This record gives sequence, C-alpha cells and structure tokens, in this order.
Amino acid sequence: MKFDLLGTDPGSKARAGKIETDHGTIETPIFMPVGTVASVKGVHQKELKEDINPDIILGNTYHLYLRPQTDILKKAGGLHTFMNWDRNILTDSGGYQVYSLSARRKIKEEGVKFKSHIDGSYHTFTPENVMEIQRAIGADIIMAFDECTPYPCDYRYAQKSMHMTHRWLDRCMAHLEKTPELYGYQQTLFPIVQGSTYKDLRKQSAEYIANAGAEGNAIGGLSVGEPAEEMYEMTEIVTDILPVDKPRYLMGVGTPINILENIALGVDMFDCVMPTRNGRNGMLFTSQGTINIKNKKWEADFSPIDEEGITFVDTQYSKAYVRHLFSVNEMLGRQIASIHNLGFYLWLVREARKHILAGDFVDWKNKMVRQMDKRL
Ligand code: PRF
Repeated sequence: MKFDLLGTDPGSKARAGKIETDHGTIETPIFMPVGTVASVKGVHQKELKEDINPDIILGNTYHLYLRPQTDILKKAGGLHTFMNWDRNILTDSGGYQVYSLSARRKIKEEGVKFKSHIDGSYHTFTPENVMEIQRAIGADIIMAFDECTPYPCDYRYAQKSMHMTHRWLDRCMAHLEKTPELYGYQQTLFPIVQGSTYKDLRKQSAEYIANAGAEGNAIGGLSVGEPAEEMYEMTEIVTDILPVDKPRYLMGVGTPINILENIALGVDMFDCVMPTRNGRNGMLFTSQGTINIKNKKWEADFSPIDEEGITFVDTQYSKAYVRHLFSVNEMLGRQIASIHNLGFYLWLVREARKHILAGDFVDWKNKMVRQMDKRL
C-alpha cells in the first residue's frame, strides 16, 4: 500500500491524499459504505459502482466469520469474488462487534469468548485467529484486534484495556507475518488507538501506535455516546501524534457534520452505518439539512428528493412518492433512501477534497455545517 499526501488545507488540519493498493486508488478523504454481511444493505453492486461510486467499502470479520463462514469465503476465492466487488475492501476485526452485538462475552488476555447473536453458539476471537480469518476474507486493509471501551468508562479500566489492546497489536503483527496471503494481492494491517476520553491515555496510545510503524492507523473508541466536542478533542490529540505520511481512519463516525469536523482535524477515512441504517428508517441527509421522509409534510410534495443529489434516485423519484413507499412499508423506499444517503456521503467527502485542494475548506465546511444542522 502506498499513501501520497497531495495537499493540506491552510486554515485547518484537513488533508487530501491518495492511497494505492492492488485493488486500485482511494482518494481521501473517503467515506466507506458499510457492507457488513457481504452486502451494502439494499444496494446492488451496479448502483454502488455507477452511482455512489466509492473506491472502497467495508466488511465485518464478526459477521462474515459467523455467516457464510470462512471456508465458504476461501472456496469463493475471497470476499471480492464472492460479492463481485473488484475495488478495495476494508474489514473491521470484530473487536467492536463482539462488544456491541454478541449475547455474552468474556474478555481475557488471551482473547474474547463470545456467544453468537445468531444461534447462541460459543466462539473465541484472539489476535491470532482474527488475523487468519481476515486473511481468508481477503480484504485489502485489515484491522488489528482491539477492545473498544464503552462511554463512560472509568480511568483504571480504560488504562488496563488500552495496554491490552497494545499487547494484542503486537500479537496481531507477529502472527500476520507468519500467515501467508491467500489470493495473490497485498493486505495491509491498520492498528487502532484506544484510550477512552482520557487525554493522557489517548496520547500514550497514539504514541504506541505511531511507533508500531504501520502503513495506516485508526482511531477507535470514539462516537460511543460521548459529546461531539469530547470526540473532536480526542481526535485532535491523536492526529497531532500519528505520522503525517500515513492515512488516519476514524472508526464508526458518523453524522455528516461529525465527518466534516473530523476531516478538519486531520482524519482521512470514515465508515458508519448511519446513511444506510437511518435511511431505512426514513431519514434523508441533504446539503440543506435532514429530512424525515415519513412526515405528513411531504405527502403532496412532488419535487425531487434531492435536486442536487448525485444518484439517479435523487431526481427520478419525488418526496411524496418515497413518503408513500415508507407509509406502505415497501422495501423500495428503504432502498431509495439508502442509495440517496450513500450518494450524499460520498458527494460530501469529494467536495471536502476539492475544497482542501483549493485551500478554502474551512469557509465551505462552516457553511455546510450550518446548513446540514437544519431539520427540514
Ligand atoms: N474498534 C473497532 N471497530 C470499531 C470501533 C472500535 O473502537 C468503533 C468505535 N466507534 C467503531 N468500529 N475494531
């Protein structure tokens, strides 16, 4: 993997760059649509490629390990061929899903024993087997196994957990080296900074991760319920320490406003279920503000769902029609909303990139934040 920093905004810490892998170029800042179970929910590959057009999508080790299971993915020749996606994929390590989804879990130094949310069966993730599973899935960027602490989290627990995440990283790196790539292209491991909302822990963790010398670095443990201001404060402590010449990925963030504010603090990569999950609930993000398409207000509004939107759904369907689809619980409504929202998120990060390269990012960002804060 190769990263080129192409420009830095003069008025903030925002960066524009380019990552190159064996599955192509990723222009940063980037938003990665979430394809948890080998599908970006409700979106065909054709719509994803031709309309939303991201350079990279995300998959989840936890889900793919449980279903379809790694032996099937190996037989398919990896996740790219299985789901017919020939661009980049990043997989999360399961270090978050185990905590947020499994029915029960027990965390020890060795790893995490958990009970599947699907059939109640017991499994164990360790730094070692998570590297093997991610080899079998075959994503271009793979994540270290970590513990994402909850919010709030007492200092002692956050400190102990952070040190364990650091030891787990060492085990991930050692084991990955011994585990061959299966499909003939390179996979790059990103370590994850933790440290909850404690400045000194975040600083220590960022230093540890920076010293590991990886090709890219991630920030975890944020957007777990803390106030946005606290998240921004932690992001900035960390981006000030992480190497400038490597991409930084803020995991599981966030709203369109969170994304712009974190870009301003030097983050290059994002993922979040919000555009698809909230879309399925009738929330549409636009540059003018957020729409709840289920509101009666849209009942006879025959204007396009988003005149400025980049995907075909934005101009081909009206607000009244999409509201109707939601009110009769048609799956097409949820699909349209997901496509629109992903298109909007990708438009937003591409615009951000243009403004960073043009040197007027801050003015644009502040204007966008004011507009997007509105409820329409
Ligand atoms: N760790 C991992 N994945 C994540 C997170 C984390 O801390 C978060 C936190 N927002 C989202 N996804 N491995």
